Amino acid sequence: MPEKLQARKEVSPPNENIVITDPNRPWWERYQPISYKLCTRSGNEDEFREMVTRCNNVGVRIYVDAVVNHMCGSGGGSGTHSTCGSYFNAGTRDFPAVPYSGWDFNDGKCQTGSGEIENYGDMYQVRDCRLSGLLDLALEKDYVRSEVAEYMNHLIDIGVAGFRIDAAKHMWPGDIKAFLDKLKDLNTQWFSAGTRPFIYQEVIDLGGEPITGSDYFGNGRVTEFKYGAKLGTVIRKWNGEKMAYLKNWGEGWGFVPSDRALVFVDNHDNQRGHGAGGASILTFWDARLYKMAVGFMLAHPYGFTRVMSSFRWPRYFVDGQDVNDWVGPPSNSDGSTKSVTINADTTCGNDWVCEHRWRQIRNMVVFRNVVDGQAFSNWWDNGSNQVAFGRGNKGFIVFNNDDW
Ligand code: QV4
Ligand code: CA
Repeated sequence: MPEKLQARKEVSPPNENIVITDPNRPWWERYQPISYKLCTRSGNEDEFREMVTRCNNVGVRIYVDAVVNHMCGSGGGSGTHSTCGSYFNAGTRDFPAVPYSGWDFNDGKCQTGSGEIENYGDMYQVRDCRLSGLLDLALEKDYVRSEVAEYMNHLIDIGVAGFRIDAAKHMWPGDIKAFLDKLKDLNTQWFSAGTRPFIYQEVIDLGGEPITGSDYFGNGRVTEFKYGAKLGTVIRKWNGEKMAYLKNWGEGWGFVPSDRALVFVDNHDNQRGHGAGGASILTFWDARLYKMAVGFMLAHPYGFTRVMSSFRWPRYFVDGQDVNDWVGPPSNSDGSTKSVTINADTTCGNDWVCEHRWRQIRNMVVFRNVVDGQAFSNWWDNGSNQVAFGRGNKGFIVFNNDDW
């Protein structure tokens, strides 16, 4: 029987990716697949298996970031500069370690002159053309869907509990459904028979585009990016916002229905100005306000919540832009990612921030678990930035973001 669930963790893409040396090993090289071998800076398949097994055995579930919209960038060259040494040729669209060849990409289907997404107002371009030069897979083909499903089923066999579907907005909802339908139930060593993988799709919908989060509800949850952008604006008190306005937080703010939403204050992109990053996004760099935002998120019943856990990098702004937004994780001289060490005071070493271990955040996760299923109740505010509310008769929380 499955033991008590202790925690859930999303991990970086575990499949083989391109090795980029200019700049030197950016974090984002992991979003440029070369094959579906489990072999990255984080370790090899044996190590991944060991992690998943050990985690499952103590009730910690693992969710994998599945990068299946594309392979590496069109300018990736040819050779064996990949994390497992697999040969590839981006120019000829040859990825023999999968294998994929020219027929498996959307070059013929994309209608823009450059082959790139040029206009987010055109849903055909967004789905069939290249995102930032990334070679776009022809997911309408059963062969491609089968390769993707085989990769994901391999992970299910190992014991993962579900997937973040990267760049879901750049795939047709029906194509995603087609490969999800090929997935097995979760491994019965840890999950009860018939359990389906938990699916959440990365769809950046801030409004104003033809593609919306609701297009993807049939496949699982969707990321609600308005959530962190708005909450950051409120907690920073920008644009005349104040916490009193959070009384109808959730659908009342134009968000997707609570049971469809995956919510977060920041993610690995927007904490450093990538994908839907904006100045309002709160991160560990603004620790005091960040704790208030994460605390509010965890206390409030809306959405399925995700807490960020980061590494520190040498952030350096030039003309308002962080020129080090590419810097990869703390790493050893051989390029492997450094371990997360734990200090005597329970914080993390080796430049890992471990927001999930911060006392206020950790305690609010306990709060969320205690009040799970309890109604939002007894709202109070002072018309400004002091607010309070209950969760049934199990919990009550008070925030003061006024300067008095
Ligand atoms: C460069 C040029 C392009 C050119 C291309 C030609 O900029 O104009 O067409 O070369 O080859 C990196 C570089 C980017 C480079 C590209 C290809 O930053 O400059 O293009 O590689 O070599 C991450 C990073 C991206 C990075 C990508 C691949 O954020 O910067 O691109 O990894 O390494 C949209 C999407 C959303 C996406 C978000 C960032 O709707 O889906 O942008 N978010 C997810 C992930 C994100 C990841 C990807 C998608 C791609 O969360 O981390 O992008 O898998 O909003
Ligand atoms: Ca696509």
